[in-house]
Amino acid sequence: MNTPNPKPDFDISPGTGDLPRLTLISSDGARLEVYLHGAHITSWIPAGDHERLYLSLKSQFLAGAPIRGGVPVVFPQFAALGPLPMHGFARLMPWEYGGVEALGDQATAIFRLGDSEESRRLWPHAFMAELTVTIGGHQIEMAFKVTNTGNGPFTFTSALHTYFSVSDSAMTSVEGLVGLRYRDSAAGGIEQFDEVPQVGFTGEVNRIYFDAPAEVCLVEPGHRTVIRKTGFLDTVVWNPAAEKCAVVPDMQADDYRRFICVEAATIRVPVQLAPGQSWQGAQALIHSPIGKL
Ligand code: TA6
Repeated sequence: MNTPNPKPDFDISPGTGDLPRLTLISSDGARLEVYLHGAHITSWIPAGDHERLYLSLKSQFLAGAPIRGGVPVVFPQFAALGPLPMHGFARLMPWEYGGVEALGDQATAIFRLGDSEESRRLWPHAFMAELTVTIGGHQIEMAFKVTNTGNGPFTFTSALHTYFSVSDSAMTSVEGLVGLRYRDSAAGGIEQFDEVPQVGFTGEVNRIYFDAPAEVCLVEPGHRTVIRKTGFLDTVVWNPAAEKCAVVPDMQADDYRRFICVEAATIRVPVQLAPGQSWQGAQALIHSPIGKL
């Protein structure tokens, strides 16, 4: 007879700014923090490891404002590429807590956001969005599902805007994007081709790689993180460098050295959903010392 999985170790309590925050620990010791505000992951510590996500010390934790760092859920619009607020409204709203469960060494938490008067004022569509986050060992998986619950079709763009904590951005690179076409947002949105095997960070990088491969890798001295996506077609890579970082109000001037964003995204070809249809995209991060994957 199968023994039922015990409830994972978890707690929902007021976090910074008194916003409700879930803390979840899997049976093998991996640890996760998620604010219901935006279903915003702010911390991920793989089992026996150290923090893998950057969170700005100057971040606001305020209803209606985005948290700076972690993993903002970008929906239903990426960046300012449309009429909605920058990166859409999902990161600005309180999500509903949908419960936690354990399966072996893994622990999972679910969050939901449905349309509301406030969302319909900005975007006149009925939807249900669900973020499922699973931790265990050296891996985290984020699955994002959107269902059209209304009577008419809609389109959206989306990203899991992941801020990786790095010891020095100048010593960090992203592998796996060579030969791809990208929108260079740092150069006014012109399209370019990547010709080098590694994207480095000695100046501003703000790129949307189209039809990016399922797997790319963030490489740092001594360790690396594989970023594996399904459903999401594109990959965004961002670091503002010194000049632009200095004018971001909720970052320290030298924070550009402390993070790199690599984001599973769907931007170039928006997702179209007919009434009743669903779409799902997922991103897994797998962290390991170099040579041990
Ligand atoms: O994903 C990269 C990006 O679109 C950049 O252009 C940069 O502005 C960043 O997102 C952060 O956006 P935010 O609205 O959180 O300041």
